[in-house]
Amino acid sequence: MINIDQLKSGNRRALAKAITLVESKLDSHREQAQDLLNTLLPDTGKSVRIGITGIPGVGKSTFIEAFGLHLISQGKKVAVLAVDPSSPIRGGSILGDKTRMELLSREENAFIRPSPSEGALGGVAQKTRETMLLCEAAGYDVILVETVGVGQSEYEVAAMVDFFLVLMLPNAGDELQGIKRGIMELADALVINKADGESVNLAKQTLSHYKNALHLLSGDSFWQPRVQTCSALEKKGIDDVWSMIGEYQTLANDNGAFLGKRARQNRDWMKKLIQEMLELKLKQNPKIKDTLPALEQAVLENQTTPYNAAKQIIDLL
Ligand SMILES: Nc1nc2c(ncn2[C@@H]2O[C@H](COP(=O)(O)OP(=O)(O)O)[C@@H](O)[C@H]2O)c(=O)[nH]1
Ligand SMILES: [Mg+2]
Repeated sequence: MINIDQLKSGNRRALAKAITLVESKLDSHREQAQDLLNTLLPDTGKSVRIGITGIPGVGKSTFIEAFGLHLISQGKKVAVLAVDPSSPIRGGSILGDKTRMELLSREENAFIRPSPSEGALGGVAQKTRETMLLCEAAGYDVILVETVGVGQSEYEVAAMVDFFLVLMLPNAGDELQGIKRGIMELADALVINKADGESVNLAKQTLSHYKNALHLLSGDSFWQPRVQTCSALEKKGIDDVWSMIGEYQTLANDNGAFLGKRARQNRDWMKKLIQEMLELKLKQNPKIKDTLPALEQAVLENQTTPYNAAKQIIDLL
């Protein structure tokens, strides 16, 4: 059993146990986890949730360590979670390289949790969302969710955070090719990392290039996406990133957008879960199980239209 008082007082053992429960695939654990989350719901939501993405090698781990240490020096408690689409194959590859966050992981006010392996309903995103709530109940006031820029996971992370940050390389040569346009549209900020040594000027050029590119995007009503540079290695510009997010929070709070965005994220996620649950119900329905193969065959052989076949299946529900 999870000790709720211990969890709420910030006990990491209790938190880790709760996360393990949330990640479990056993139906009985699922139920226990949902009960726990419902009990804790009033204690959740009090953090800033920040998504961080970027191609491998851009410096995500180095940045998160520097950023996390900065936040801790400001008196914050920081949780680092990962959504790693490749983890079932490579075994938690994003935060697997804990060596890169050695200093952060030794901090008492830091909690680092690698990506769950593929979850059932709602997948890894569902588990990460639930883990985020548990961390909030345990008193973490900044949640960093890291993901690799390889496809679907950026969308999933952007849909669960308040602020989405895309790390970039100083690379004035092929600026716009390096980043998918869709990802640009998700970004609340582009941060050009490795603005140090010989790359300082290149980073500046890249900065102005992206600033111009961002003009093409509309952004939020109250927030134009920002572009900044930093050096995670030399710990330069890290505090500026935090100030920028503070600015965002203030603006978003002032016009109700902060809570509005979260409310919409929850509603959209609910809709997505309904779809997944329906699909599961379909798959598990014995009548449908019996009928589906024959109908598929009929469609393959052009004996009935896909519409008719789909309708017959749905009518069995
Ligand atoms: N020069 C420079 N190198 C950096 C910086 N941040 C990270 N690196 C280096 O870039 C490499 C990849 O960094 P890492 O944090 O593992 O990137 P990740 O794959 O995105 O997590 C490592 O060798 C880092 O030391 C930086 O700000 N400046
Ligand atoms: Mg890394």
